[in-house]
Amino acid sequence: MQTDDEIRASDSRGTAAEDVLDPALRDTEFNPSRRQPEPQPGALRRKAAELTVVVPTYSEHDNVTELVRRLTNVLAGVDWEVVFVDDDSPDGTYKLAKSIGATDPHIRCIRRVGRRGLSGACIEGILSSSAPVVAVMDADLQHDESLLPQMLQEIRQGADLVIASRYTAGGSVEQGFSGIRRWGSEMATRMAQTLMGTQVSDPMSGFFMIRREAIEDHAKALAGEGYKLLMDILWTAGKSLKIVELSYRFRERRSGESKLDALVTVDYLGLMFSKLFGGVLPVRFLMFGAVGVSGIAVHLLVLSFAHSTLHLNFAWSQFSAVMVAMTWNFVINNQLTYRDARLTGWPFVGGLLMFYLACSIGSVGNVGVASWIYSFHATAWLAGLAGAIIGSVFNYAISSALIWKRK
Ligand SMILES: Nc1nc2c(ncn2[C@@H]2O[C@H](COP(=O)(O)OP(=O)(O)O)[C@@H](O)[C@H]2O)c(=O)[nH]1
Ligand SMILES: [Mg+2]
Repeated sequence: MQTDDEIRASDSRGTAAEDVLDPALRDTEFNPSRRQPEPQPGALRRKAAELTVVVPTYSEHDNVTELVRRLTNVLAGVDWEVVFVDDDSPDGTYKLAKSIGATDPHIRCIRRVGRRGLSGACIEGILSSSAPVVAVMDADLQHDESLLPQMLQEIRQGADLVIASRYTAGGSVEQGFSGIRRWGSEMATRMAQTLMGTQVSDPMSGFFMIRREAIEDHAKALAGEGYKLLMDILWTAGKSLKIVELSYRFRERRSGESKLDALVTVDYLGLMFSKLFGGVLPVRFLMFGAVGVSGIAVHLLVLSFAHSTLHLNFAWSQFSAVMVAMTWNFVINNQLTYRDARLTGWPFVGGLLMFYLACSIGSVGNVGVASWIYSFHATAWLAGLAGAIIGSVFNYAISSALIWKRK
């Protein structure tokens, strides 16, 4: 395995920072005591990259050096750069990436604070690029980097989007993917193919290359939430893109743990619904609403059990049902809707109490709005629905802004 120094030495263009700077600018960085000469236009002679590889990272410290080594080897002869987009990983992934980038201009790193999210990180990396072509791949070496030159070749020959597929002939999945995740992925793939009417074999792939302009043109229409950026792109711009798929073997993660679990499938369903509604409603709000609907079922079950089986009076039965349903909603939202800001320990207890309070205030608003609408439009279900929507929007706003806010 190469050391960091060897990686820099084997750089295809020999572009250690000092080699590419005008001699007048050499050694002037980071030395405030020395007089800074005026930079001349064109003084930096580094050629712009043709390809930016965007790598989202969360706690991938032990994979970064090896990934850089492999990219350096495989992309020799290409003007390339890699952008790590790190969500302030506790293991200091961004520090390592930036320290490599301090001497190797192929390496950039965006450190995002107070934010989480795979798709959003990838979009940010892509939009930070000036290269005509961008690729997205994971840091954990599950994606086969040796496919990159071939993907680039396809783009040079006219493709807009090249997808590295696990499911075309020749593609496969090594261990590294739990049975339930595999089932979820296959089910979601089939559903996406049906709903989008696409022939793409692996619309859930996290490994693809695209002409940057194709993203820039549609950046505002992307949902940017969740974990499936390719799905988002296909929904938003799929029809206008010339797509090529290449097969590869999805390897086992090299080091560290997966950040995703079987619940991402639910997240993905949220993305699909959001897209079906033309992207008007945020994915998170739809998930919050779906959890709320499940809470109604829980409420009715508890109510009937308390009233019919335990023979509590109606007021106590209803009170028990309300408390159990609110707790249910809180726990499921904590696991699912706000997984990226999940609360544990005392913050969980504090969040639960605040959730009870928010729901109580929300229900006052709910009844108020429903009664007001009923007063001039006496259709009970319409007034009730309007009240429920107002209550949910209020609960969602408080939940997002105060309970599961990211520090
Ligand atoms: N920036 C950022 N990267 C993330 C986040 N979650 C996962 N990743 C990265 O996305 C890639 C795929 O995640 P991984 O856990 O390997 O997912 P899996 O392969 O589907 O199990 C890895 O490089 C992760 O470090 C996140 O919230 N923010
Ligand atoms: Mg992975």
